[in-house]
Amino acid sequence: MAEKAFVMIKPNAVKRGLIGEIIKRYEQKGLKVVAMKMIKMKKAQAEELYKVHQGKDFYQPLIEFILSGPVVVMIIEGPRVIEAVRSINGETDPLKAQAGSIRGEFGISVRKNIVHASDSIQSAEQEWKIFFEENEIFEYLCGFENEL
Ligand code: IDP
Repeated sequence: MAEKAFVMIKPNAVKRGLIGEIIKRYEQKGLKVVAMKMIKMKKAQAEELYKVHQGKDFYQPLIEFILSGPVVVMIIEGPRVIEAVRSINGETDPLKAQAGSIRGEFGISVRKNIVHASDSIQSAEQEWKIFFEENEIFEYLCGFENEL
């Protein structure tokens, strides 16, 4: 089965009208969106998503930011999808992110860095299980897969 990544469009990017621009970049790379919804995240979900950062200086402001408005959560599938999505997103600090990446083009703040993506296959599964039931994840052929 293809690898899955959990991806989230953060509240500032939703407010700036960047949802389409961001999803377009994953799709045009050839990756497949297999689950997606807009939610107002619950505090417990935010704390679970960012539990590895508990105790760090940026943890509380990060949780407050993530709860400050709706987010779009997605599961994206494809070959080497973790690497693919992280390369499309760019480095954590948008000022260090490659110019053509999402964070490189649209971000200015480390905290409000536009998107989140899992950093491993293991963390992807832990993360998407916070937000999705199995029956919300779809299997279908997309793009060139229909033509092979
Ligand atoms: P990643 O999102 O690129 O995987 P992580 O190190 O896992 O980066 O950090 C998770 C999130 O925490 C980042 O996306 C960013 O929003 C926030 N963050 C990380 N480091 C800092 C910091 O030094 N100041 C403020 N926020 C930070």
